[in-house]
Amino acid sequence: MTGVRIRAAAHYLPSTVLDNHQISTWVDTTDEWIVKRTGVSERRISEGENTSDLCIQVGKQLLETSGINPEDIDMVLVATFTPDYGTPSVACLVQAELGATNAFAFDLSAACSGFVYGVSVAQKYLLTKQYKNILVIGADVLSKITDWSDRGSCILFGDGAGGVLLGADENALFAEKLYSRGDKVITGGFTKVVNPLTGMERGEYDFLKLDGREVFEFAVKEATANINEILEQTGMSIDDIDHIIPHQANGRIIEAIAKKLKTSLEKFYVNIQKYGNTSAASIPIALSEMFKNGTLKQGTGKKVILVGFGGGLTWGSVLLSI
Ligand code: B82
Repeated sequence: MTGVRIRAAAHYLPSTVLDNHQISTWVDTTDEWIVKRTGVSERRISEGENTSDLCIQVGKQLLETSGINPEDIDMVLVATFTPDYGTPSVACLVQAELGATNAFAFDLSAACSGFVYGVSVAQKYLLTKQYKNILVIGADVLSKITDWSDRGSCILFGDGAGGVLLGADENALFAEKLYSRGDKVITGGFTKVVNPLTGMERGEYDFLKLDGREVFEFAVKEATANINEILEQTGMSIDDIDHIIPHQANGRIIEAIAKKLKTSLEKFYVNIQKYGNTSAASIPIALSEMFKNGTLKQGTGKKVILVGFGGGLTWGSVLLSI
């Protein structure tokens, strides 16, 4: 299968760091408890920048590092479930700000699996050869749908964005398998029908909620099976894979997946301690950090599996060569 090549990777985080100590002055919790249960020490929280603002910073960096002109971008895809508006899409706001006048742009909603879904969609457009340069950005500002009085959930989330410039490459590896299973066990951003005929009461599901224990089982079981499926598809073993970049939902989920795959935790990129769960942004932030810190280098042929799992429920993996 014709693969995709990551021509540039970038990420952007709001500058404000919110650590566990600060949260423990708002709700009944401690740094020790949060670290033990989640692996998170601190997260970045927006002081007003919205999802499109984070994405625009990522887009600008992608243009700068790749050296391509904005007019040469063919498509802008933003994976998010916390868009600024219902319309225009975040992708259209990014297109306008970058001056990507020849692109078409749209958002994709698949929660924490959004970036993996986005890479899959982009690969299909690249296959047509009609579209050559595609920006895929994953971004969420979860702080705007977080219940800051709920000590079980407000400790988990952070804001951020990450993305890549993708092009086709006949010599690059590509394999994928995506899934979804409609089930309301992770919910957020509900908008009730409220108009003069219904009465004006607000809905009860506005905040991001997840039933931790139930989705934990789902994440470990399905992410492990999903990675094994990619390995089977490609005739590879886990030892052939250089890095696994999982959605950063919880440190214990990543440890459990490594254990179930009977492989070293070292193979998994983990940065949840710094950023918490940034939903669609977590995988591209990790990818971008890996390029910046030298773990990944273009043209090395390293094999990487991205594995996302989240609300929907949605999950999926893609195998890429770098
Ligand atoms: S938890 O079940 O409460 N737990 C087990 C690791 C702590 C001891 C928990 C916590 Br805390 C945080 C996240 C999860 C979890 O399972 N998250 C997800 C699962 C599937 C898909 C997405 C997520 C997500 O949080 O993004 C469990």
